[in-house]
Amino acid sequence: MNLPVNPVFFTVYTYICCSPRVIINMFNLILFGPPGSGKGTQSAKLVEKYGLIHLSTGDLLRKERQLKTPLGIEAQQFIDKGQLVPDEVVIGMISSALDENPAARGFLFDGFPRTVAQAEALDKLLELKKSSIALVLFLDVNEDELIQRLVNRGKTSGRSDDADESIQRKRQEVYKHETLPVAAHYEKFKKVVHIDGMRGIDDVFSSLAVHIDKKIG
Ligand code: B4P
Repeated sequence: MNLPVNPVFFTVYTYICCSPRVIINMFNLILFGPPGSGKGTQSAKLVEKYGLIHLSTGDLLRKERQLKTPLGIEAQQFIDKGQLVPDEVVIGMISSALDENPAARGFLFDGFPRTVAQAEALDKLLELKKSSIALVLFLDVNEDELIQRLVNRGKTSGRSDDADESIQRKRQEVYKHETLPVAAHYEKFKKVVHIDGMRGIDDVFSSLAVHIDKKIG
């Protein structure tokens, strides 16, 4: 049976499905874990494999600092002490980055959200795009290993927040009090999967990919 094609319906349907301004079926992923757990390391590999847009608030803040923008100068004072940058600053950065990528197939959030307020803001921003977080992959690494990795990274990174162990310890404390509740927020929606992040980089990556592939189908 041939159904008549309604031209108005066809135009609207084509607009909704094909316009780069409307994002449908985006795949959005949060890579979660304490400082030094390997979020940045794994993000680079995941972006290459899945073609997601990588949004790292740490990288965005470091870029602002390099450019010596007022935002970068303000943020650096917090980063140097191992503290979190205020929510409104990072939420604003993420909101702009989402708007700058209207045709994205999906986003990989690395180091964001780091507070429950940031998570709630992200959920709302994605809802406006008729999307949501599909999966939160949580890298489990014990604290001694984290400090060891960050001290090692500090030998070559030149990052002020890698400079000494007392800042590393402070960052782990801030993580436990302010960031860990973000996992509980997404656990309510059964979106969190724990990954053993103590293994080598390639083994961790394989486990992450298994869970992403399962979700993508
Ligand atoms: P980030 O830039 O997000 O960095 P990170 O948490 O320190 O590290 P990551 O987990 O990415 O570890 P990496 O892969 O490098 O944050 C920096 C600062 O910016 C924050 O402290 C905060 O002040 C501010 N900030 C950022 N986002 C914010 C937000 N949303 N709200 C407020 N403030 C915010 O791995 C670490 C090291 O381990 C590397 O040397 C790596 O080579 C090594 N490594 C990785 N995987 C390994 C493995 N499997 N085995 C052995 N070594 C491994």
